[in-house]
Amino acid sequence: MIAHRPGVDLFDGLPDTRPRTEILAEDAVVLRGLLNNEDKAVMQALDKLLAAAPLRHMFTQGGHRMSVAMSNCGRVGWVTDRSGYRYDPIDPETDRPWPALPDAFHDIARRAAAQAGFDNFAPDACLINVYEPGARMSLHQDKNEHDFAAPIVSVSLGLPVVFLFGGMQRNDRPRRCRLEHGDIAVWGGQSRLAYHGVSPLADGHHPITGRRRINLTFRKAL
Ligand code: MD6
Ligand code: FE
Repeated sequence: MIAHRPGVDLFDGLPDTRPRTEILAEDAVVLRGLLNNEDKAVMQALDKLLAAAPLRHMFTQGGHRMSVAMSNCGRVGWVTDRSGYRYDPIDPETDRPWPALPDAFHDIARRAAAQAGFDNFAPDACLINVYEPGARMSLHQDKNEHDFAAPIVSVSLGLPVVFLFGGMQRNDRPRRCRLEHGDIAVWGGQSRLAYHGVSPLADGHHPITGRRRINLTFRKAL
């Protein structure tokens, strides 16, 4: 079952009862502000990861340059090029293995998955996505992973964005959900192969990330 975090913030003696868990669909939730105490530590870790495996704009099989800049950490990384989508243990830009998944990242993803009802999540891949104003992600399914029993855990940092969460068919009308700094979306089970995407990022400034949205997507790929 999905648990609400107990109200911890007090104002005028009243507990904050705003929902911390928003249900997107069967087995799909947004955990509001779940990251918030760890945001600066995550950003510091990211600086190191991106020094070892720089952000790049990948190309789809059809030859389109993706508007989102990407990198990875973990045992394998998600890549796309003229031969299609796959998980690869080697970063094609550096010809070296991707940097390891930091323990702190693993713990955050595992905690979020457990809170959404998926115990013992053990991610082996983390896709790092950086959105600048105008960048978007069209509706797609995450289906390059071997094992669909594990959920997808998606951490949002920086500028807010409209997340689109659809059904099992590409033309099911997606639900629109604002994702803000510190929110973590988790989808698995009945929703594991739901179509999802991100509307074009609106310009703005965020104190932690500047003019960007950063998304970390944890998966069990192998
Ligand atoms: C997001 N990203 O940025 C959701 N999926 O909130 C994704 O769904 C995604 O960024 C597959 C590959 C890259 C992605
Ligand atoms: Fe995705």
